[in-house]
Amino acid sequence: MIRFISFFTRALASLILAILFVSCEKQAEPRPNILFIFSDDHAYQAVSAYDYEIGEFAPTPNIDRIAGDGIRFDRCYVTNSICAPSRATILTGMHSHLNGIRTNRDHFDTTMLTFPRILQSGGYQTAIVGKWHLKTTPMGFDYWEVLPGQGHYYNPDFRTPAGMIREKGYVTDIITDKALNWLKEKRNPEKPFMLMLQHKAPHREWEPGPAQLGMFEDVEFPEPSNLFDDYKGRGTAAREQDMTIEKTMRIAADLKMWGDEERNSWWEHTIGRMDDDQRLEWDAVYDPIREKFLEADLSGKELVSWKYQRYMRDYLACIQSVDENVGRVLDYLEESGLAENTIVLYNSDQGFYLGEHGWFDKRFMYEESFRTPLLVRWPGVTDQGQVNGEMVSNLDLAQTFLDIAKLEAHEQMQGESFVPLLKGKIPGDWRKSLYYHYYEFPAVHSVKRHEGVATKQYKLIHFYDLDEWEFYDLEKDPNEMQSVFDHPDYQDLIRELKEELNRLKEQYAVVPPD
Ligand code: SGN
Ligand code: CA
Repeated sequence: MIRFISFFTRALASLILAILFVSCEKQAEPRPNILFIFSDDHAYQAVSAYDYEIGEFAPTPNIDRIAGDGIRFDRCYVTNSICAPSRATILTGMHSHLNGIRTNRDHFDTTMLTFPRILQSGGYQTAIVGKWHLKTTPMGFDYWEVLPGQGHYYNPDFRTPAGMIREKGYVTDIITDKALNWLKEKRNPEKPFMLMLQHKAPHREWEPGPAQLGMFEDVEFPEPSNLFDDYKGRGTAAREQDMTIEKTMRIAADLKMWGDEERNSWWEHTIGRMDDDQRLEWDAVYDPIREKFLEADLSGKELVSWKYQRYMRDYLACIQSVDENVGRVLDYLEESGLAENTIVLYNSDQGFYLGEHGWFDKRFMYEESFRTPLLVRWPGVTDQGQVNGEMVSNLDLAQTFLDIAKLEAHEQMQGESFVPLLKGKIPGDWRKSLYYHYYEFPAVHSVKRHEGVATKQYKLIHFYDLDEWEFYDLEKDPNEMQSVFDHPDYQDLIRELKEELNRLKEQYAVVPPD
């Protein structure tokens, strides 16, 4: 009898547990959707949420909404500051030497285990729209429509599973239309989604959209204090690069001061793609600017200042279109009720020089190109208006996305999930340093190969082909104007950082480049 009662009690307890489990399963929150909005060469200095001076002249209220509703990361860095390598690091969670994309010239190995693949096999519906830049066919996506190579601003072509198609209009609007269309028409409501919405803008040569043409013509942007840098405080690499506004930036192709006689294949690739109506609107803005420019006959510093203003006016106008289109997507999430369970991230493939050191472009481990904007909103999880100063990296995104989706990361992934930071907690053992390695040389812009280590306050860089070292104290010298590698006060610290660099290289199994 007693045995029977105990058997009966155990059976009843198991039944109750099973019922509880099933009902808990049913009530468990569905896993969140992930919307990853990514732009190309968007400098953090040009996101007004970061409170730099430029933001006062060219605010980005919609991108800022993400930070206002969530969190702004002030120390998000990249492993290798250039486009394809950054994208490959994000997809694989691995440094360049392991994912095989050290430079823009490399082809992405389609058998690589990426976070979209793991999400897809873990029950997510996955999609990518916009810039891809990894040459091979996108894998791990239920839906994809990507730009060939760098893509075009006007009337862009798209690679699709059905072949190449050409769309009429402006690339930032079209990428957004395609993403919204996917959300509205092709999304599977039975599954959580992960959508990568990847803009071409504001990449060189900074062609503004029809709605933003000429919008900053009356604005004088403040010049950075080191626009006329003489590179005296640094080594050979900073002196020998080819990315200055003064010498490298092209009056016709970059600043659109095309004369009839100068029209070449680059003109065909850009302005030449426009239809008659688009050309009329374009010429109505640029023709008078060109006339005034020719009349002024500028040279020397005056010409550099003029080029800087033109550059800013076009670059920031491209960003205005990105911002407006981010607003359209955020509005749709709200209208459709998706916002509540959708994490939105805004990030760029690397930073960019807006005249600092006299430069445009990226590649160097100096702050403006090493750092990138990262804003995240996660309703119900991330408190509003947070600011986080911990060191995070594009290396962390794959593991973060998988953590959000409650899926296991691949053991070869080398980052850290920053979900704890999104929840407002800083783990005691959160990283104190980051490893960086730039490989693309010789190449456009002539930035020498280098590797280095950064902490919140210090940065040690080794241009190894030259065997030249640089060291910066970012608190004393935030613009990195004077390397203090030989300064006696820093020798202990430099020794420690050299050790840290070696430790990181070992941790990440860095192989020496050829
Ligand atoms: C093009 C640009 C360069 C730029 C690279 C890489 N020149 O070559 O200025 O550094 O792309 O950019 S352009 O005349 O074609 O605009 S990246 O973002 O794709 O890495
Ligand atoms: Ca880029």
